[in-house]
Amino acid sequence: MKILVTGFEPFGNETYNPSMEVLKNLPEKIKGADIVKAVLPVVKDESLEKMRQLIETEMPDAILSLGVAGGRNAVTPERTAVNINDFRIPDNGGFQPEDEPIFKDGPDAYFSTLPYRSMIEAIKEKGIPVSLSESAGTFVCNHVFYGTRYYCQRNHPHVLSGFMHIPYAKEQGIKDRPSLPLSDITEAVVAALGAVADALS
Ligand code: PCA
Repeated sequence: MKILVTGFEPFGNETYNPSMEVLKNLPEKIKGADIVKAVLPVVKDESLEKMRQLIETEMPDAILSLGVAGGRNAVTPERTAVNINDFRIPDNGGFQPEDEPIFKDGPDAYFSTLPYRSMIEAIKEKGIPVSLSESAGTFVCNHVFYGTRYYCQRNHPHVLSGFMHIPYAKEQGIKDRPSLPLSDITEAVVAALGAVADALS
């Protein structure tokens, strides 16, 4: 049993991305599942190209992608990915699409196939703020969430995949915005991965 966990490089004005930092603290195994970690570029096509390569080389049973959602005050598993790129800022490759479908032949939306309800329960049990999110936005996180579902449904329909946004980490030192200590974010990700491992076994 193998779970691929992805985070992102820093982007925009930031030099730190908690979704990348959290990967460093994850154990190699959770509830019998091997945990494979990878960092994706915050660049439209490159992010999905790297994801496709990872799926083909690692052959995971499930994929949990992580990204930061600055301003949120809780860990938020996402329910829905939409078929739109509408970037409010350029990505790290300088791309800034507006109202552009991710895949012209794809459906308007996909739902996460991860067990987000039990992920939420597992995170709640740790006393960490968590809620279900209804929108992963229309930037690179949604792009990866949508593109991964699109690719898996066509090529590896048994692979579960989905997305979880995390808040800023306290360690980033961003003033006047909600944040959680990186240790709490790590605990939440471990709890979520435990719920995914339970769903696979
Ligand atoms: N957050 C961005 C992209 C990379 C990341 O960590 C987003 O929410 O789209």
